[in-house]
Amino acid sequence: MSESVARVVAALRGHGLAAQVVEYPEGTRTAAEAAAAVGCDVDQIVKSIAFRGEASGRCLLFLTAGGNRVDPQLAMGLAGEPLAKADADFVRVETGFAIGGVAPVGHARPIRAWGDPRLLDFPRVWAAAGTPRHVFPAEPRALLSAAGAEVAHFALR
Ligand code: 5CA
Repeated sequence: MSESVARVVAALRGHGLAAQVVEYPEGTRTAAEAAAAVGCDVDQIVKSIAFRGEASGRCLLFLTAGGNRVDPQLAMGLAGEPLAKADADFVRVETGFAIGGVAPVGHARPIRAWGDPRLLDFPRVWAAAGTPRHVFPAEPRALLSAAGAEVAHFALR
């Protein structure tokens, strides 16, 4: 098991969640790819969208339903500071994962997070497990809780 996947599995188990990681060799790099691989609605894929807080310098994570996008104004309102796009190096340092594999849990450093209420419309959702070809299923409320994510309105269709 890759070190990244192992970190996600340990974090999920630490929160009492089953960590049933599935590998799709064809890749789950984007929400569309992950939905096609799993065979689920694209909104059942949890995108972990990272921003850099311009005042705090901290990484902030928006766990977004696959078919939605983050509204920057709403996200800034929640963060309470201007947000900049996170570049690949920043994402790697803060989360410990490469873009396309960023998991909602198991980060290198504690990260403040918010969750898209659209995810709660499903009995289960799928999120990246640390690499661009590993995902795991979870009950959405339990996943957002494990991620320390506050359910909030920041997403646009
Ligand atoms: N494994 C899939 C489904 S779980 C996944 O990780 N999807 S994702 O949406 O969370 O991750 C891809 C996201 O990474 C994109 O939506 C985009 O916001 C971000 N991204 C892609 N390229 C870059 C880049 N060069 N710099 C910063 N962020 C990027």
